[in-house]
Amino acid sequence: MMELREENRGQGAQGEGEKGWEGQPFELEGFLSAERRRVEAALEAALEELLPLFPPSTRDAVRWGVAGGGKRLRPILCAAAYHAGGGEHHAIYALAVSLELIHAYSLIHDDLPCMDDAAVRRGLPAVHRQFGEKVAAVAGALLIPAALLQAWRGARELGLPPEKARGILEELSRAAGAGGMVGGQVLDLLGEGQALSAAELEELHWRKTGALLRAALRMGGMAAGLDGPQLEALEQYGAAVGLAFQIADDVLDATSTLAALGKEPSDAALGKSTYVALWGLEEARSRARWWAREAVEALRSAGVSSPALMALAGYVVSRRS
Ligand code: GRG
Repeated sequence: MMELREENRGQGAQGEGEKGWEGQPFELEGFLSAERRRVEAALEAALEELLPLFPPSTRDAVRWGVAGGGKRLRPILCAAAYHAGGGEHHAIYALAVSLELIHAYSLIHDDLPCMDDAAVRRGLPAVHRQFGEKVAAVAGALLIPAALLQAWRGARELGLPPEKARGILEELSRAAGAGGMVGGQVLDLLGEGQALSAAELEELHWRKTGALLRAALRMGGMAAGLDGPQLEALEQYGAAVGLAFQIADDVLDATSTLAALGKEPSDAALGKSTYVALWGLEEARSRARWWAREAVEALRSAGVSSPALMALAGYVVSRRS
């Protein structure tokens, strides 16, 4: 994980206005809907290739879990990082949706009764509510190797040499695995009903949510051929945006509704430690904005020019769902 600057933690909104995304002219709404269209098309193409390989009894469930809406933040970040690095090939979306396939599997499994036991996801019945637990478990599991296969295909479609493609697959695998998302989920399950410290909470979220977001940025940058300080800046952006995203998520869980979120706010009922419980609402909001500005600053100081990534940092903390 990037070196968090201890002396800066807890300083809320300090520096606001100096290095924020504010003031960057960028039409975010239009950008997001155009990007989502590209991601949806790439997801559809991926499903067309993948679904015939799956047991027929699982295909509708996989489609339900993958195609049921969602912000598509991870592939959008990946493509934005690629474009920031000067990449221009449309096949970036084929690579980027591998992140969404991993994300979709994690949501299907996260909603299972043995995990968060959630009935609704993205405004629709969770996969296990619609198709049963066994099918949901299998659908999620099928998506893991499918995501890796998709990443490989995407990287090769981009014309990347096998060595680079392997490096990108390694990013995705590490972010999804024990040191990343699955490891974070284990900490999450073990932490239920306990009051975690700020450091424990950060470790949990860094793994559970942050690692995949960071991988999105690194995969995009690597696909564009970046390395050195610029790739590092994307990585720092990803880590900072990951924290901002998670703090904003806790704020939404504490303040929003099923109708707005498309899922039941559940942190309190599940006895989860949250940033809101640790710091209170206003401080949590302020720290989320602080991390979003840190993300932008990481790009600025490395000379990575990307109005899209700068605007996306703001979106992560101002989103309504
Ligand atoms: C077997 C221990 C074990 C783990 C399996 C279930 C799992 C792996 C991991 C769960 C990790 C998880 C659910 C992380 C996601 C956290 C999160 C904030 C999800 C919401 O993401 P958004 O807001 O959702 O991007 P949309 O719906 O917009 O895609």
